[in-house]
Amino acid sequence: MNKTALVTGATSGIGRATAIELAKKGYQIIATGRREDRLEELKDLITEVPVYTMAFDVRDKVAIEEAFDSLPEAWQQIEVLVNNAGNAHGLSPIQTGDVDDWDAMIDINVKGLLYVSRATLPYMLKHKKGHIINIGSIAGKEVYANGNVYCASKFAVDALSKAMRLDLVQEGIKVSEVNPGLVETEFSEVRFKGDKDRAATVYQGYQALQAEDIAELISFIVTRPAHVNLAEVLILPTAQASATTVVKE
Ligand code: NDP
Ligand code: 8X3
Repeated sequence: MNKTALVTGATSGIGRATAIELAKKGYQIIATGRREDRLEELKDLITEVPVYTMAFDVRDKVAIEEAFDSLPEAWQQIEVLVNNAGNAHGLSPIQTGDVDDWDAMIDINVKGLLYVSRATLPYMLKHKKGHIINIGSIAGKEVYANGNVYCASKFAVDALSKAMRLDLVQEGIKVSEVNPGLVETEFSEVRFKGDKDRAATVYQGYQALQAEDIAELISFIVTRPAHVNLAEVLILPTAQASATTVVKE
C-alpha cells in the first residue's frame, strides 16, 4: 500500500512541485488549496499514484474539520504533512501597512498551519508515526525592511516548528522546518497583488531557486531512515547570502 502525504498549497509553486516529487517517490497525495481547477489539473498530471483533493481555505477551521471528517478510509493513514500554504501580502512599512494584509498573513501562514496540523495529528498519533514539514522562510530567521508582518508570521512558524518538535517527540512524530530564500513562484505576484512586472524584478539578474529545488529537498528529508530527522534547513540561491544580500548582474 502507498504511504500518504498531504500537501497544503498544492495548486502552485513549492506545494505543487512537492506533490509531484513525492508522487514520484511513491506517496499517494492528498492535495489541498482553494483553486479547485488547479487541484483537478494536478490530479490529471500525477499518474503514478492516486491523488485525493480537498479544496478549502486554511483560514476556515470548520471547512478543514469537515474535509478531514469526510476523508475516505484509504486516505486516513497520513504519514507526511507538508504545511506549505502561505504567502506574503504587501511590502510596506508598519506605519502604512494594510491591516487586511496583516490579517491574511497571520491567519493563513500561522493559524492555517495550526488548524491543518491539528486536523492531521489524530491520524499520526493513532499510528505513533508521522512527519510534519513546515515551510518557514529566511524571513523567519531575519527581519528585513517592510517585511514586518510577513517576517513575524514566519518567525512564528519557526517557533511553532521547534515547539511541535518538543511536544511530538514522545509520540514518534518528526517535525522538520524548511526555510527557503528566494524561490521563483507566484509568491511575488501575490505579494504585489497581481503586478507581474514588479514581481518579475524580484527574480531578475541572478538564478533564483525553483520550486523543484525545494521539492527535492523535502523529498530527501522525508525519505531519511526512521532514526534520522533533518530538523531545520536553510536553503538559498547561490547568489543570496542573507534576506537582503543578493548578488545581481
Ligand atoms: P505560491 O503563491 O506559488 O503558492 C502559494 C500556495 O499557497 C498556493 O497553492 C495557494 O493556493 C496556497 N494558499 C495561499 N493562501 C491560501 C489559503 N488562504 N488557503 C489555502 N491555501 C492557500 O507561493 P510559494 O510556492 O512560493 O509559497 C509556498 C510557501 O513557501 C509559503 O508558505 C511561502 O511563505 C513560502 N516561501 C516562499 C518563498 C519564495 O521566495 N517563493 C521563500 C520562502 C518561503 P490557493 O491560492 O489555490 O489557495
Ligand atoms: C519568501 C522569501 O525574502 O521574500 O519568504 O521573504 S522573502
